[in-house]
Amino acid sequence: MFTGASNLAEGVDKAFLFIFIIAFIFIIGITVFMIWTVIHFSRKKGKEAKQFRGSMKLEVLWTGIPLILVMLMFWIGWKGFAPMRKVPADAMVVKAIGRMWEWEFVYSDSLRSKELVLPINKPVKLDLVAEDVNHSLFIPAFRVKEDVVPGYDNWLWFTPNYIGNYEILCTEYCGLLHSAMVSQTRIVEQDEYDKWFEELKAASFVPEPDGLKLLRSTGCLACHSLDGSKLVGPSFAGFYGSQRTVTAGGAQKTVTADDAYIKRSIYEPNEEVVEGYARNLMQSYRTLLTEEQIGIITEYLKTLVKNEGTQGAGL
Ligand code: HEC
Ligand SMILES: [Cu+2]
Repeated sequence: MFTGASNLAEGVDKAFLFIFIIAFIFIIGITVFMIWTVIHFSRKKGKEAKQFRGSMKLEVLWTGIPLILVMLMFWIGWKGFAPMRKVPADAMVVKAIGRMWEWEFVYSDSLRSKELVLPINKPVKLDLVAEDVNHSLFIPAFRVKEDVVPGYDNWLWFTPNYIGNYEILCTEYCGLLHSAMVSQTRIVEQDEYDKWFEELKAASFVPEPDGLKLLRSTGCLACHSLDGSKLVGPSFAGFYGSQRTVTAGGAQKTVTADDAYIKRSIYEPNEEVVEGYARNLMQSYRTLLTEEQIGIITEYLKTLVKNEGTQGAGL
């Protein structure tokens, strides 16, 4: 009756069902009693309501019964919760990164995937890392949910029981595209997992400019396109060397998108806000990107200039 998609589902479902049944019995019982008193003491029948106090029997009953019920809820809930904080020693470890607005999963330190692929029946521990604001990783089918908080080492674990695809959500409101911060976990047989892992390894070594890799791995491409289309932020196509209209300290001015401007835009994105875009959407990357890495990104952005004629004309 209780087999869920992960080993932890049973404990959660039992606690839920127990509390639900108690609540159900009470709402029916109280409603029936209420209707009965309304009819029984109706004015037409002329029964007089009597005041009374100091009934030991009643006091014991309505303190004792709820106490027992609440302790039972606690006990059943605890039995479901305790295993969630005990990771088996042989669990495989995957880093789960939450950032505005995507999930990314890092296998063996450097292999990155947007999808969480896992072998069936093997315990897995997810190390939860937030790169910007608070997020919360939720896999409803597995009954696991933990906050992903910047600067705080949080984790969760589970063992998937069935082959299949299950959705992963963010359940901590994290800004504009929070509702689009979805991914999926794909549970597969061990050999299929091994095959997928080999492919991931191979794909991670296709030559790609370092700057592009950095943009991808830091999550810039969630908000900035490379092809001229407008996302949450301006596109990087034809961006380098162009004239930008920005608001700084309440006044508008025009600046050239050169190396220094790019560095300022990444370290202090809310100092100069590009016309037509909202402030406070982009967070500072001061702790995430070194000046050297920004240099690499800048070199890559230089290669994204539009045709000769339009260069410098702005977007
Ligand atoms: C959450 C969305 C978001 C992410 C992620 C993001 N940015 Fe931005 N970025 C914006 C927005 C919005 C603007 C325009 C408003 C402003 O200037 O702050 C902007 C502006 C910029 C600008 C100035 C662009 C121009 O047209 O003048 C640069 C350069 C930039 N971002 C680089 C980056 C880099 C590099 C990363 C990754 C390390 C990044 N951004 C990540 C939203 C984002
Ligand atoms: Cu989120």
